[in-house]
Amino acid sequence: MPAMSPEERREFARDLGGRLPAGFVLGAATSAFQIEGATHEGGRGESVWDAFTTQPGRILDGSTADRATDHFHRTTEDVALLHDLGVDSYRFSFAWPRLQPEGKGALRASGVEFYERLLDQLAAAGIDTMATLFHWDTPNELRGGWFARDTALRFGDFAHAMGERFGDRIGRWVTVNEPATVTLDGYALGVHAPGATRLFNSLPAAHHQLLGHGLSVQALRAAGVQGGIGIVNVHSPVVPATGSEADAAFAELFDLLHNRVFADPVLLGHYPAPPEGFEALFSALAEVDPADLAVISEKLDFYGLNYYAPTKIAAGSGGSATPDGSSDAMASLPFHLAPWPEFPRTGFGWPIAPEFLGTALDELATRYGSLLPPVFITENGASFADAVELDPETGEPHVHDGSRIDYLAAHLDAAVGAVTGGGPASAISLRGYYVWSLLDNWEWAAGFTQRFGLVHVDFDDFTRTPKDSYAWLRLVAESRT
Ligand code: IFM
Repeated sequence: MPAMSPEERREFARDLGGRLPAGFVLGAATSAFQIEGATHEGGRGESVWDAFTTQPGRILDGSTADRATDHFHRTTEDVALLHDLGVDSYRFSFAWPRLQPEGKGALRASGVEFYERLLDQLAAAGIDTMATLFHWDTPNELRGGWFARDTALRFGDFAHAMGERFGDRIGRWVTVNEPATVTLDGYALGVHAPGATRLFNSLPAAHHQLLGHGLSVQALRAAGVQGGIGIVNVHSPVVPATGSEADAAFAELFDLLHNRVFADPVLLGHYPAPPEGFEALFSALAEVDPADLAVISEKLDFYGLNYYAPTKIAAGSGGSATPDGSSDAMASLPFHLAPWPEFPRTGFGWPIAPEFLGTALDELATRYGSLLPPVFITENGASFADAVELDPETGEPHVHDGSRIDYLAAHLDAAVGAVTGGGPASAISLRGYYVWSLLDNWEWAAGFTQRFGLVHVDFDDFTRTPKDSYAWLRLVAESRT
């Protein structure tokens, strides 16, 4: 999609808003570790990410999330921003170590009070909630992290306590966010916390997160929560770099590793069969207890799809590049991520390919058919090098992020087109779309170098400045009929 003029963008927003189905939820998303800060307040425990950021060389700009965007002290301002944005729903995450500093035991009063205050403010502003229980901040006290089966059991207990405490006031619950990223970046490639480089031996971490998901679904239901329950998986359609057999085989392998290992057991009740020749790599999943799979495939009220970009795979070892940072372990694999010069790129270097959001929805519909519950796009967005400019006449601050508007417009349009266009995805009941992210924030291994927000944050004094994309999304929201 070519860049639009400001007037074309407004026209597109009005048209798109008018085409959204009745009841379609528009929202904005964040996660606790990326925005809260206050990591040493209220007796909060340490997470694996707190520990990881103290290791030299782990974070691109050497930063920590100790203050992040200072959301912990600015919830009133941030809820007002959400209200003025005109979205229906806010997706945020509970910080497990703020609520259970050691990953077990009674919920800590200071943590509960913080989230009660946030929920009171959201309710007063008329904003519904989608709350994630695990967005990567594993309590560091849980030895072995997700490599240990016990962490799944502790997570189930956490979910039960949270369901009992907050079950009457959360609109929708997400159990686990992007177990694929935690497994691949955190346990296979060492780009994310805890920094393990186990390659294919990381797969137990996938299974334990999925088991934790299933146990937490059961625990939330046992606690009698009123809101719907789902999981969030990040999907990236995979294409082979060429028509060669080797590229096709590694593309199929990567599709399993990134997409199907995390969606098939949840929606079909079994892990995917490994591609021919790669059986030994998946032995950890072949040996799992069938009773675990029954837990993992507990029926869900919705499925959360995060989509950012597709992946092109080529046979042969390549460089150390991953979408989230550089990894020596990546360079040791017999395949690599191939460049995609025909697409423009985000600030992170990710290809901007909205048509592949349609592909992701098609794949969901084709692979899971009637077993797929209603779908929410729970994250979609892009980082760009945004800067605050002062209007020469009024002195008002502005952030002109037209590239983000074009990205969001093309992706939301592609999603709506895919589910209404008569293709396979027409069978999907698409219920909503959340922009990643409400605020510029601390982007994991990339630190403060990537800005994804609808709202610019000055990382020195935490001043918030709504960007042009914020006004654009508000216009989409207002244009709904
Ligand atoms: O910032 C992350 C988020 O925490 C999980 N999904 C992808 C986003 C962009 O990298």
